[in-house]
Amino acid sequence: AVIGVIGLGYVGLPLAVEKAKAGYKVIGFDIQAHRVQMVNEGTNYIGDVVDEDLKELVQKGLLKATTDYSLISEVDACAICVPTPLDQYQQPNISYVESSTKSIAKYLHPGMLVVLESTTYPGTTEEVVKPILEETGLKVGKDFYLAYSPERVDPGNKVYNTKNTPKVVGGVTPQCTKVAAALYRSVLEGEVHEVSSPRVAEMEKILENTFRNINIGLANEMAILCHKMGIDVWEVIDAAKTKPYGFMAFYPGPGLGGHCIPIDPFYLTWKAREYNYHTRLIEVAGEINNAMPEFVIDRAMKILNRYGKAMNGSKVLVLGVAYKKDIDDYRESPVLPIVEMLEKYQARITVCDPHISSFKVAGKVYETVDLTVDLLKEADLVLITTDHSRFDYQMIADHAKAIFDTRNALKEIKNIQADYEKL
Ligand code: SAJ
Repeated sequence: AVIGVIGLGYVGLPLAVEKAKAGYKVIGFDIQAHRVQMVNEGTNYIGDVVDEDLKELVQKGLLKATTDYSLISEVDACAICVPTPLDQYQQPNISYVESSTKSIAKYLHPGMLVVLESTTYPGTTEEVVKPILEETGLKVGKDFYLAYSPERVDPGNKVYNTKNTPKVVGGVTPQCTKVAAALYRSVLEGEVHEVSSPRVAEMEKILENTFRNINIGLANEMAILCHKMGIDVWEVIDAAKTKPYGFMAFYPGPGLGGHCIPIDPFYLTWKAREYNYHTRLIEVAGEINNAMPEFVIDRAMKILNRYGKAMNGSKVLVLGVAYKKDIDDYRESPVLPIVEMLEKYQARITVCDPHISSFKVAGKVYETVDLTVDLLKEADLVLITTDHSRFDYQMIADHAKAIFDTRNALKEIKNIQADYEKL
């Protein structure tokens, strides 16, 4: 069987590799020609994919990439793994899902399986994807199969990957569920959990990520309150963790980054309006998470103030741009608004991030630099915003004058010389 994967990003490429490793002939589709070229050269650009696998599969002819969507005519099953961002009005943008579905519809043939994997609001598969495919005159469940199966990828996770993470599958008809589940079972090791409809599968994915968003919001609210009360919130959370049942630790941070957790819950908020329901909990958590960059800047200003320094003209060394540790992705990173505010208050900013060489904020490009003792000594304030493992925290503790640590990154360091504050 020939399998198509549309969208060769952090979801699509690992999925394409796993399907090719299972022995299927895989055609990867992407609108970005440079990604297609890199795949066909066996050059990996997704951290979690094993380079050798990619190279070998391409050389064996089991995996190839193309921008030519007419090759969909050759595939028996097709997974849609394209981005589902929010637009500038915080509204869902499922245009990539729609365009991919239209491309598939052009080449839809009897017996074909289509699976949507992109995170989206409940109803997308049946209200958007299904009608586009049935415009061909082919009938779902009879002439072709359609299901929803949410991706679960945790960038940088060394334990769980595409192959071993359990997968939920919901088909438009029972037969669709069976066909989709059978394909995943032939590729993946983890449990394939069948549900009764695409809407259940779409909603469970949103629940997973909203659960994280809300609990991170709670951790951030606790951090703000604990600071006012002079309590160490990190010590509080570690103590709460001793409860062996019914508690799960989440930690405060400089804000909520990534292209899932800050975004997915608002797909549900948007859909809920259709049912005249106001998802208050999601919105309040969003407000708290979005207020964290400002809280960080306020804390930084107060620390500088202790030295009689205004933010204006102070040397602030920002350690970490990525939205979480040990990855090279800074999309939606809370460090972006933090840098933007430091700029607005005319701090003299230097940024270090071993995984990111340059980044853009409000139209300005910043080049990151290597962390050195001199940079630490010269800085009026060191802001730890991403707790990358590659940072030398002993060196930071030994040479910085003042540190504001938003990630409890120095938790292992004893007797810190610097003037040290945590979130
Ligand atoms: N964060 C906190 N405190 C925490 C946990 C996370 O501030 O206790 C922050 C992180 O720093 C980051 C953001 O939240 O900025 C998102 O963190 P994340 O670990 O949820 O990261 P993602 O978005 O890279 O990956 C998540 C998956 N991660 C985990 O489950 C651990 C998972 O939620 C989804 O499978 C995936 O997004 C997705 O693609 O939906």
